[in-house]
Amino acid sequence: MTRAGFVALIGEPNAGKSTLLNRMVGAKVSIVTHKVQTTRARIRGVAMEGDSQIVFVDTPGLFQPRRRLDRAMVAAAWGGAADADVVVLLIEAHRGVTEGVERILEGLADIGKGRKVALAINKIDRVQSEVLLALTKDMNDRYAFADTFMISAEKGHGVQALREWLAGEVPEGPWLYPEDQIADLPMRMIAAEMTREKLTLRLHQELPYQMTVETESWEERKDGSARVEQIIYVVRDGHKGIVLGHKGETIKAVSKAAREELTEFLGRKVHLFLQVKVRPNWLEEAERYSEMGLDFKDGA
Ligand SMILES: Nc1nc2c(ncn2[C@@H]2O[C@H](COP(=O)(O)OP(=O)(O)OP(=O)(O)O)[C@@H](O)[C@H]2O)c(=O)[nH]1
Ligand SMILES: [Mg+2]
Repeated sequence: MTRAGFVALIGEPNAGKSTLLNRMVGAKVSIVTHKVQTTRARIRGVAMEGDSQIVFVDTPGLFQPRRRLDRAMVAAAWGGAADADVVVLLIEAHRGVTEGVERILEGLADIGKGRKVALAINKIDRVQSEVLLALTKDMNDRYAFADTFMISAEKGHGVQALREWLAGEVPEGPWLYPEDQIADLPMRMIAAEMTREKLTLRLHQELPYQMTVETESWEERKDGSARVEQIIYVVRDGHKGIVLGHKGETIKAVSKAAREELTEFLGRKVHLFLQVKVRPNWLEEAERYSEMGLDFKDGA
């Protein structure tokens, strides 16, 4: 008998949700940075464990939303949890029960009804084991988790136990995706995300938040290569200058890094062309949200 179901990964920004998704899937399908609010929409990655197909749903971090984009992201995250068969709450071992975690527990009182919620204490490589026992007790006193796992999404510790447990928890039924499919996200979006990751890693403070990347065209060429054009939208002239960098150095480095990653992902040659456009109002444009996989109305 086969099993298949959706497992939503939720938690505060930076908890390690995307890192865990990538490890479970065995490929990088969701971008990862050391900054908060990296993931903007729901990203599905597919993992097989025995006869079970586990469809992991990476979600944007849960935080107190202020702006339209924040609200749309947080709505997408809770929506992911509400649609899932099982929810995994990730918290950071070294940060413990933060105010943000407390607020998520309040939200779980509702979303957790009718589905199991597991706790994954992540980044255990950063703490002593005594801390973990106290944190496990504290969290389980606050919420009736189905089980608790201590993991390091980055190093891989404890991840297999979580995976095996989830394989037994997803409902019986036919697989939802072909066995060899690892992601459910259009290639043009994966490519845009790769560029956004490289930019985010190189830019500072608010700029990553105020920028978005879209794949404008994708052309398959006769020689087997792909020609990809992307637009980087920023809100101010000054930001354009920063993205370009001195003598275009920043954009050149970003383009090279993104092209290399995309080439490796596709296993064939890629020609990547990046263009920066100033669009002061993009954060209020419905089309930008649908390109990101978000619902514009959720941000209202
Ligand atoms: N030390 C340590 N760092 C980790 C671990 N897992 C993830 N990280 C790091 O934590 C940072 C955030 O990881 P992400 O996977 O992007 O976190 P996220 O929860 O998806 O963040 P958002 O998309 O912003 O909500 C990155 O710098 C990761 O390398 C871990 O097990 N140990
Ligand atoms: Mg993420």
